Amino acid sequence: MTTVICPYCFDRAPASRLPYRCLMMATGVRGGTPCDAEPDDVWAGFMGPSVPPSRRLRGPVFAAPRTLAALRGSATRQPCPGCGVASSVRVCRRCHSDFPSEYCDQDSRIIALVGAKASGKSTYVSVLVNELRGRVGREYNISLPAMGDETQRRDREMAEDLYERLQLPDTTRPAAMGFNDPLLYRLSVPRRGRYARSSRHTTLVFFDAAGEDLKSAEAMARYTQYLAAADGIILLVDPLQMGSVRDSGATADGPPLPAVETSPQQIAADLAAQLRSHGRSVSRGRVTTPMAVAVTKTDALRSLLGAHSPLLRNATHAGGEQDDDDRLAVHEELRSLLSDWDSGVLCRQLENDFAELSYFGLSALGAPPPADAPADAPKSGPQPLRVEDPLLWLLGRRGLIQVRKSRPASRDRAERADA
Ligand SMILES: Nc1nc2c(ncn2[C@@H]2O[C@H](COP(=O)(O)OP(=O)(O)OP(=O)(O)O)[C@@H](O)[C@H]2O)c(=O)[nH]1
Ligand SMILES: [Mg+2]
Ligand SMILES: [Zn+2]
Ligand SMILES: [Zn+2]
Repeated sequence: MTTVICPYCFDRAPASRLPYRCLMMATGVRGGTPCDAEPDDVWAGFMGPSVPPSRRLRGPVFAAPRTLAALRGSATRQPCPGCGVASSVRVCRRCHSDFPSEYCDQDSRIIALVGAKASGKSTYVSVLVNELRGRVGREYNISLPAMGDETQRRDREMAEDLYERLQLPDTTRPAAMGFNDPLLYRLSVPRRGRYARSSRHTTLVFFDAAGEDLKSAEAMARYTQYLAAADGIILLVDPLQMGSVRDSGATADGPPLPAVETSPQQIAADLAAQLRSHGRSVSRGRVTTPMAVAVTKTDALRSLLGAHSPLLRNATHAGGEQDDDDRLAVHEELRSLLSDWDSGVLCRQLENDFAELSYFGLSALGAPPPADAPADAPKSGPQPLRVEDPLLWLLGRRGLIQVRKSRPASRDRAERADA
């Protein structure tokens, strides 16, 4: 059974239970009269006062029939009880938002992107999507089309700004100024083995929060629904916020250092508190939502890394598999760097709060923005490093991509005993 999570209000429902919206088409079979628009108070209530009265009039919503075909999910169109014309538009039963076509055909996975203001979230999403379609997509045979008109429009805009105009994203506006819709993508990955000719589809919902909204527990409460619904969280940590990195002079050639923002340990602590209070499962006091902690802007850290640091190159993805040894090498490298920078405060905080944790290091741009034009991408365009790793780890944990694990520790021990 397919479970659909509304990307707007995060209500979780079996796909077969979702109501339909009549499209009010003029080809009505019963006497040829189409349905009239009627006020959708549920939707208007959810959207708030910004929606003008004329836009509140919409096609009537009707319940899904409880026939066997509908319950099995094999009936994708249903006749409207008012006009008899079939509709395929599904809506959320709680907020009545329309879902893009195909949204309800597969399970949804919500990936929450959090991090302080200017930690690099919006730049990261734009580059990540581009890499998943290009270099990384080729290795895994992934396809990632944007779903729905709104995501398609924003997806095009993000790519044009960053890759054609070489402009970095603007600061993301806080939720108080109107909620930012999440980005919806349909991720298709080929199956392996017996089902090798088919693909597995998942809806990926990326929610790029405004750093502004994460600076206090109070402001974060606006995002509670979304954080509580997340299947995985990517916490971006800006190394240029760390006192010892700022003092090290490592970034002397780049643009001026950014203003000091909320500390990542503060965001992590508030996040864990939110998740606990919203009933996310907890194991021995730690939240079980998988947490990928990614240090961004590693291009600015080159002088602090050893010549063989795994952060200086991309993972190989040979054979369409994520290499777990490589991930662990990055994890160890970051854990030790982070611990050097703040005597382990952030790692201790995270490890006390989250049961499933992996550290990553990435650079969306591959080089600092030009010193004389800090709102631009480097002249050569983004040359990203390791942007895909955190998401692939989250997907791998759900069995959505293949992960190559090193030999199980128990077998290693047994072999050593034999020798
Ligand atoms: N050196 C370096 N700087 C980066 C990189 N990515 C982003 N930046 C810098 O960080 C700034 C903020 O990036 P955004 O992506 O807008 O950050 P954000 O987290 O979305 O910020 P808010 O929307 O305000 O929360 C950019 O303007 C760049 O100056 C990178 O890969 N390397
Ligand atoms: Mg942003
Ligand atoms: Zn909804
Ligand atoms: Zn109708």
